[in-house]
Amino acid sequence: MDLIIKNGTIVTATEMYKADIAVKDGKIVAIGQDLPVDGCANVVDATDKLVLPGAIDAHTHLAMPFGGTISADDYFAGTRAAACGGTTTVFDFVLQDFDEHMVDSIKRRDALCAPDAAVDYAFHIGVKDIHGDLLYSMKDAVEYGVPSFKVFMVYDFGVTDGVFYKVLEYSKEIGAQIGVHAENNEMVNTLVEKYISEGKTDAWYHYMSRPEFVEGEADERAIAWAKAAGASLYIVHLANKQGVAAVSKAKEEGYKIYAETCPQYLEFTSDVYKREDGRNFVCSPPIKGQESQDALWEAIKRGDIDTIATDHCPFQQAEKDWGLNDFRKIPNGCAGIENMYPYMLGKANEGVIPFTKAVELCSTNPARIFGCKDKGSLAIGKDADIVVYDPNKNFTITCENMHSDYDHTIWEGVEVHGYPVQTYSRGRLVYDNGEFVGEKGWGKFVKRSLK
Ligand code: DUC
Ligand code: ZN
Ligand code: ZN
Repeated sequence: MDLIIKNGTIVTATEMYKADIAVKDGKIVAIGQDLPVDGCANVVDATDKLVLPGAIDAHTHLAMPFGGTISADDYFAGTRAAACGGTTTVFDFVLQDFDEHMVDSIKRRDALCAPDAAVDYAFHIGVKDIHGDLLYSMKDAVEYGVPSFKVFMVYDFGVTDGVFYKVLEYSKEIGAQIGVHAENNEMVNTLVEKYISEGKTDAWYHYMSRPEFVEGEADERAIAWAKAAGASLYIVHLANKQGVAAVSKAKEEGYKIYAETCPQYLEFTSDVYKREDGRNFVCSPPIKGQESQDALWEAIKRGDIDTIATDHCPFQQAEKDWGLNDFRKIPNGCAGIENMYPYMLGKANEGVIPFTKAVELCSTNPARIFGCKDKGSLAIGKDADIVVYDPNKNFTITCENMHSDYDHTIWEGVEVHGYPVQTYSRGRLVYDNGEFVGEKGWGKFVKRSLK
């Protein structure tokens, strides 16, 4: 045996129980009481600790060219930070170029990611162009191990409703999952123009130009196309109450509609855009009002939110400052990759949700929805992606104790109750009590299938 974690409380999406867990060649090979330790190279005592599956962050933008720059965490910094926050798999977005075959887009980004990744990784493809045969290249991507795609309803690279519909229709044939960034582009452009013409240029007007209904309407429309096409749809970074209601209704009607939200929408409200550093919180969709935050928590508790992910896309302070006098110039995106699991587990520790729910949202559901068959739970045969968590360790997030390359974080000063003390990626220790101990290039591409 390579590793035995003894005396801890194992947490899955459905139960918590005391047991030892044994690892050989990167896999979980035994779970049970009093496992023999003879000949084991590494025995870890997890008395009074929780033992959890590593989190899966199904939504990151590492080294992403966006907003006139490139997001501050490259594939090494981002995955290093992930490991230190108990996340052992990240899904990054490959943005297809115009006229680019889907598999070529994966290979283009994997060339950057493979040498750098410190934890395992997968890709979704952001679809921009399906003209000619490009639509059918989605099938090749599915066979390559990337069966998930996202369409954007906003940005200059966003797709039309017609393209969105075609992608949904084709997804059924090829066993793919479609995701959507839902906001109404026309409304965003109209409101941006209005506020700028009125000289209203500070960060608050980022929120005002993308208010609740701009996202809610797009959620409803996206769900309508999915229903019409008979396809499954995954709504990324759901942040508003109207959209939550649309998701709940569709689920109740029996449609395969999934929803993801992010910790920033659960912790902060749109009031942050009134702060002096409001620009640092600028992301799209923006953080919404208290009613939306409450609706998201209620949906989590009801089971209508399926996953938590981060939309991790940090920019440096000087880049955020481009928009001091013009919110349009603020690169959109915030940090979160290292904060997601500690934040959600902290909420469990406070009694807001059960620990099993935190595991379900952050690990088991993303593995199931996106076809990571070897991940998402502590069970025999699964990858030994394991987090040892101390529920009694209090932690205050600061930029200095994070492991990213960014120079500020929206999470500065936030306190979490309980914190990961160790993270294992396929049985290898990658995080130990505040320190990254993994290695560049350790992370492997996770080939997935939804069939
Ligand atoms: N939203 C962001 O805030 N950043 C990256 C992409 C996105 O959709
Ligand atoms: Zn998005
Ligand atoms: Zn995103």
